[in-house]
Amino acid sequence: MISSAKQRLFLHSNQLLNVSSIQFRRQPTKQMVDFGQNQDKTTQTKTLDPMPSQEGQVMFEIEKDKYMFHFPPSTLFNQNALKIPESVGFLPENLKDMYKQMVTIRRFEMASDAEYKKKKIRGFCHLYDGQEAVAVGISAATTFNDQIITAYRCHAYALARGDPCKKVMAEEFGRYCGSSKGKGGSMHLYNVKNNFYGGNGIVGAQVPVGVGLNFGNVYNARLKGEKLDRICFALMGDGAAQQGQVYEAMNLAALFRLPVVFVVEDNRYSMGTSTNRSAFDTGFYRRGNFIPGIQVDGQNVFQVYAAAKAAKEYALKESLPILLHMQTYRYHGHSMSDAGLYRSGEEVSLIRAKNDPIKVFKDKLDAKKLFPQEFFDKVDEDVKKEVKESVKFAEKCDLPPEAEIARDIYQDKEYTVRGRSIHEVYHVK
Ligand SMILES: Cc1ncc(C[n+]2csc(CCOP(=O)(O)OP(=O)(O)O)c2C)c(N)n1
Ligand SMILES: [Mg+2]
Repeated sequence: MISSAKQRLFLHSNQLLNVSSIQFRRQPTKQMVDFGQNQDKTTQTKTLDPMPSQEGQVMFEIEKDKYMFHFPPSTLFNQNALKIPESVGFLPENLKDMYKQMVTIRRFEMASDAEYKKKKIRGFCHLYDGQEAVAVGISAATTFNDQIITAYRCHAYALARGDPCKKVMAEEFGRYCGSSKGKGGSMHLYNVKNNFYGGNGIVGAQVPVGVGLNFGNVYNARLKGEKLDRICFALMGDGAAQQGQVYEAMNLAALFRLPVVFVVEDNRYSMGTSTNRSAFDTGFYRRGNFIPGIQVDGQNVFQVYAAAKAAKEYALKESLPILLHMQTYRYHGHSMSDAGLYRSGEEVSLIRAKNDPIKVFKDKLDAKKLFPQEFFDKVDEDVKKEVKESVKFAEKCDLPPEAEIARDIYQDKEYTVRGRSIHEVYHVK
C-alpha cells in the first residue's frame, strides 16, 4: 500500500495522481504463488486476457468531406491530465492509404515467411502480422520529423516510415541495396532520413535510447531557442515492459519533463510466455505509476490513431511523458524458429476471426459501403505484385562488399559532442 507520506509526496509533484484509481485487477491466487509452473497449456489459454470486443464498436458518419469515426471512451490511468477524443475524422484518401499500408505489411510478412522457409532469408526473423493496426495508426499520427524506435519486430515500421518493400526485403536477404546495406538483416532496419531508429535486438534497450532521443530534441530546441515540434515514440513489447531499465527510463523522462510517448505493444506473449504468466498486473497502461496511461484497442486502427495523436499533443503541450498500452496479438510464432507449443491453434483462429485488424477495418468501411469492392481488389492485386517484385529485386542485389564490413561501425570523421550543459562542447578527432 502507498503510505500517506508517499501520497503527499506524489501530490506535491505537478502530476495528477489519483491513488484510488490504482486497482490491480488480479489478486494473488494459488496459481500465481506457484509461479505458473503447474499451469498446463489449457489453463494458460483460458487465463489469457480477452481481446477488446469489436461488436458495434465504431460508428461513423460523413461530415462535409470527412468520415468521422466514433468509439467508446478509452480506459485511462491518471485520467485527470488527459483529454482523449472519442471520435476522429479522416479524408477518404487517408483511409485508403491506411488500408493499403496494412495490406502491404500483411503480404510482406507472408512473403518473408515463405522466403525464410526457402532459406533465402537466414538468421533471426520476427514477423508482425496481426499487429498491423498499431504500426499504421501510430504512423498516421506522426510525421517523418518525429522519431520512432522499436525492437527487432520492425519490418512494419520500416515500411510505414517510407522504405519501399524492395529495400526491406533486400535487407532481409542481407543484400547491399537493403535498408542497412545488408549488414543488419531483419532485426536491424533503420531510416536516417525519416527518423526511424530501428530495429534493436536487446529486449528493452531501445526504451532508454528513445528517452535519450527526446532529451536531445528538448536540449537542441532550447539551445536554438526554438519551440519543440518533434517527439520520439519509444516502443516495446509486453516482455520488455517487465524490465527495470524501462522504469529507470520512465523516471528520468518524468523527472526531466521529457515529452516521450512510451508504447507497450502487448501481443500477449514474450517468446513462449503469456502475459498472464509474466506480469502481475497485465494492465500495462497503469505501469508508469506517475505517468498517465491509455489502454488502446490495438486491433482497431482508428483508436490507435486517436490515442497516438492525443498522446503526442499531450506530451508536447505539457512537456511530460505518457504511456500507451496497445492490446494486440501476433499470429506468427515469436520468431521463425518457434514451434508454438505454448498456445492452441483455436486461440489464434478465434482472434483471426474476431479481431483481425484488417478485417476490423474493412468491416467498418463496408458497413456503410464507403468504397466499392473494386478498390479492395485493386489494392490486393497491386500489393501482391509489389511484394513479389521485392523478392525478385532482393535476389538480384549483391552482397555487401568486403570493404564495407567495418564501415558504419566505427566513427571515421571528426565530430562534436555535447557535455553536461549547453555551453560545454567537445570536438573529437
Ligand atoms: C536483454 C534480453 N533478454 C533476453 C533476450 C531474448 N529475447 C528475445 S525476444 C524476447 C521476448 C520479448 O518479448 P516482448 O517484449 O513481448 O516482444 P515481442 O517479441 O512479443 O514483440 C526475449 C526474451 C534478449 N534479446 N535481450
Ligand atoms: Mg510480446
